[in-house]
Amino acid sequence: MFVDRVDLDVSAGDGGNGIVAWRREKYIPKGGPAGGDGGKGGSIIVQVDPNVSGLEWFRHINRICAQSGCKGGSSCCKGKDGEDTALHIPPGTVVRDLETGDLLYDGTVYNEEFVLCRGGKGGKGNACFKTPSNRAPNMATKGEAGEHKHIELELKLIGDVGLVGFPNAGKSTLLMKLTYTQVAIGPYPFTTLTPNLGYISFEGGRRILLTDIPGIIEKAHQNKGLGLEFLRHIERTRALLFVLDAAGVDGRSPIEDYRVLIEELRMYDPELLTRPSCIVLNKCDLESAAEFVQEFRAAINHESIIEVSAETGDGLAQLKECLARLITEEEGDGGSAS
Ligand SMILES: Nc1nc2c(ncn2[C@@H]2O[C@H](COP(=O)(O)OP(=O)(O)OP(=O)(O)O)[C@@H](O)[C@H]2O)c(=O)[nH]1
Ligand SMILES: [Mg+2]
Repeated sequence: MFVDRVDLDVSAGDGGNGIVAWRREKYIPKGGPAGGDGGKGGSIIVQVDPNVSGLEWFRHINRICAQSGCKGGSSCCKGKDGEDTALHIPPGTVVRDLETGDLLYDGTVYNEEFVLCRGGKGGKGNACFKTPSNRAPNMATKGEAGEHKHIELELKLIGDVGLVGFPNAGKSTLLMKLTYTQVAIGPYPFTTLTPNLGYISFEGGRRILLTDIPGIIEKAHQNKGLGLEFLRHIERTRALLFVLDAAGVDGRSPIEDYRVLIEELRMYDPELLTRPSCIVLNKCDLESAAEFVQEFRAAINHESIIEVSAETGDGLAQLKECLARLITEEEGDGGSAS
């Protein structure tokens, strides 16, 4: 099961208490204070781990605590520090404080670490308080409490191009043909229930990451179908690829589909519509496509409309070129899209 949102209580470890102890050795009277400091509590650290793809690991966990520091020992021994606890999160995970609503961390850089909750400092033992005027202090301090937070982890996949379309339009077939990624494909709506990712490789090692999400239908913003929930996974893509069934296999027309998709995206976040995009008229191998394609081109004014057949592979080379161009334009410097 793909999990992309969880909430958790996280607590760093408390610092260990300092102690009051005295140096007691044969033939050494009035040996003085010898209470050690407490150890530091372990921190909670989030680590962006490219080998983790979802938040499944946290599904049945409500609370994560790091180890507390140990109390100080006699003979001025410092208590052992508590160990840090690392939460391995997939790239693209946003960490929010549920109490304040604040964004705490946005994990987009591979292997980056961020201290989410700091462990408490250890308390001071009485050896620490010895002064010339007080050579036998009878006091020690308690360890500090570790930080505690109620957080939400939300995964927003990071892709270059997001595939948007009605169910059954052929999005997953396209992803598979362009990226050689094995995904479920079926002649019925909602075959894809969770997002799929795949890289298109270009000569010279350049790569573009495609994100295929479950199909969107009219009134998705009112939670029809799988709703707009999965659009969060294309929020961070740099360009959009509208995939339309140009053959009207399910009894709709591509013009109608395109207008509904635009409207649904607008309802979710109008900013999505400002991204560079390309329209793919898929299933052009079917006879009924010719008329729909003509109508579509006459009705919709868009600079990148490409006719393809994901099934036969026709038009895919042109589509790849178009995607590379979109990403390059978006970067604005002709750089690499990887
Ligand atoms: N004839 C023809 N059939 C296609 C083409 N592309 C996809 N199909 C078929 O259309 C059906 C749906 O394909 P999918 O790739 O699962 O469609 P999807 O858009 O991912 O669908 P959901 O996951 O349900 O949103 C499958 O039976 C595919 O074999 C095409 O270019 N031509
Ligand atoms: Mg699919």
